[in-house]
Amino acid sequence: MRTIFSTGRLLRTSFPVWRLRRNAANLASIQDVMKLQEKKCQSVVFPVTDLEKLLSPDIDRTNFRLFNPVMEDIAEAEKWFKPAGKHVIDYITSAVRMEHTPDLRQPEVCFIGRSNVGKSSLIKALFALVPGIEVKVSKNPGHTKKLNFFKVGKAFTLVDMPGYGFRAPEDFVEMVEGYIQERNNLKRTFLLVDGSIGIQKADLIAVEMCEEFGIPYAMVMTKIDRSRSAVLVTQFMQIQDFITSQTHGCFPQPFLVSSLNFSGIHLLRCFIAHITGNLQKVS
Ligand SMILES: Nc1nc2c(ncn2[C@@H]2O[C@H](COP(=O)(O)OP(=O)(O)O)[C@@H](O)[C@H]2O)c(=O)[nH]1
Ligand SMILES: [Mg+2]
Repeated sequence: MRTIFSTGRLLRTSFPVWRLRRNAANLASIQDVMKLQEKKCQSVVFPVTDLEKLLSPDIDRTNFRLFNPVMEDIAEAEKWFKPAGKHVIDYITSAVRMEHTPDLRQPEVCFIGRSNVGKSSLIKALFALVPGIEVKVSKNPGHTKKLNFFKVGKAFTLVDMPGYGFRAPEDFVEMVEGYIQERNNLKRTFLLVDGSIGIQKADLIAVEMCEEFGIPYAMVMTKIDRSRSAVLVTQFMQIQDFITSQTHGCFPQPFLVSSLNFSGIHLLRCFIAHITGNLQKVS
């Protein structure tokens, strides 16, 4: 069996995410993250940094930072996630079937994943700089039963999707598959996987769906604040290996996020701005 851990590091490594929790509300903007000590700042913006330290040096890190913008790019991208003048960000409509989806031509990205994996929370965190925006986060699984559209000015649209798995709506297949297959302006699908438990059977159904339709998608590991780094790094490496060996259309870099303490949120905002053509030059 391959050893992924570097010797002696596990005991010495603390979990900066716990410490960052206290100030989470302050970290919604990159300007505030940049005021942190360099190490903490890196850990919030690039959560993989904390995991890399645990790995033995011979592990191939090529795909850990395939998307590796500089802070200026991240700050530039954040502008799209803040309302200003005519740049209005808001929930616009919900749809239960394709005929009800809004006729928008601007680039779109959507978020799919099991019920309770953190889709709505992630969208809420991405929009944390938008005063008054309402993104429903459920206490009970299976809350989002519609496709919810959030328009980010004329730049792009984010779509929160119904969850599959527990109490999924019966017409889920028709709704989600129909949308993913037919939506012409869909630029990227984000497939969310619970970072504290890794890939589940139901996630594989979503992977198969994305692979079958040949759409570009990326995996996002959610709730990374819930796991100790030693557990998280194992899940991360498993997902990394899975993407390399089992997928074709999946972006080789899994994104790590916590909607609770904003780890990875700024990087994901930057990636969304980039793939929707709103940040042409990523250094
Ligand atoms: N600790 C932690 N909890 C989270 C995170 N994201 C979501 N949750 C919780 O997980 C539950 C389901 O989240 P939700 O966004 O509604 O999931 P959805 O069904 O995929 O939209 C809620 O109780 C959230 O508060 C996270 O990053 N960290
Ligand atoms: Mg939801």
